[in-house]
Amino acid sequence: MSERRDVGVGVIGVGGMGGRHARNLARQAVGAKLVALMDLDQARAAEIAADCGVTARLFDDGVALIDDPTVEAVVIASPDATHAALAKACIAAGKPVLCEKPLATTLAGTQEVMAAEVSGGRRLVQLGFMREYDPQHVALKKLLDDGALGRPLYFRGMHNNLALVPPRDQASIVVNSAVHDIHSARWLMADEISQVMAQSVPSQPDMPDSSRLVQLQLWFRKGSIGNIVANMESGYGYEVVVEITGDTGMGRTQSLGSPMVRGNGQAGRAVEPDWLERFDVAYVLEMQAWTQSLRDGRATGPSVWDGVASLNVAAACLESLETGQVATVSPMEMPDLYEG
Ligand code: ISE
Repeated sequence: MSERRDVGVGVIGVGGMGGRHARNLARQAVGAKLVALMDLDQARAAEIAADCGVTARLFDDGVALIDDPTVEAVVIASPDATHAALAKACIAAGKPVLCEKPLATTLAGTQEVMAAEVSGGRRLVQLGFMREYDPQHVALKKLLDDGALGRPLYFRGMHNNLALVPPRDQASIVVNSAVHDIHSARWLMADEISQVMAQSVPSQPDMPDSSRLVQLQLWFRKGSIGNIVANMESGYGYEVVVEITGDTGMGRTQSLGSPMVRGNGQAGRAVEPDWLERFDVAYVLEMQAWTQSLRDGRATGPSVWDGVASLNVAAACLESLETGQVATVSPMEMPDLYEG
């Protein structure tokens, strides 16, 4: 029997997130090998390659990396605004992708990626909604799917960043950060969001268009409701908590991975500084699921449809912020490709 060959992977963008993906791929995944890295900062790309112990080819252009014949699959972790064009280039080349969220920064952008994938007739993209691989979230999802909490009635999401560089605008908070919580709400409640009401607190009182915190009120199609608070400047650390109230029970994720420490007349737990620490296990499991899907020949996990549906809700949130009114999420049909 011939031995299976490792799939050659190229990583586009090797800053904090892409660097982590490159290391996880090189050190924690089987069946795939790191063969190429792209970053505008070539010194950083060389440093990551050395740290991963590989002699990867280095590129300063994402499309050139995608076109390289040694690259059979791609991780996209470059800035948000580049995701859609690079994902489309991978689809056109028939190369599987692990693409960081958001799929695009606009709803129309996500729809273009979906049109390309659907017309190819094959799921090639796994989207980086890593909470689907976080053991806390997975356990809560299983409780819900097993009916242990009864019918879900209420979703509550808290998403605190330590201090993302201000000033952030409302669109970037919703599309870059709260999009995780929107996806989480759709995934855990197994329902689509039909209406939203969004509110924002400016970074500075004299900068009304800036934003440091958004609150999103949600109405789901099956009648349940929810609330998301995404705070970009918590001032104390990074924390994500999801709580779901069902008609026979309630479940809440634990946010901190640190031990309880007692000393100096106090008891307490350290708070992680960022998502790379809080979701470190999730990122490894996400990468392992992706490399497994490369061997199986079909993308799994969060899909392009999840990217479209979450941006559809994000677009309604931005409309609500603009008008100050409840906004309706335009109903959309999920293509058959994403069934099951
Ligand atoms: C960042 O881009 C991420 O994806 C993190 O998971 C999220 O918590 C953070 O708010 C985003 O800015």
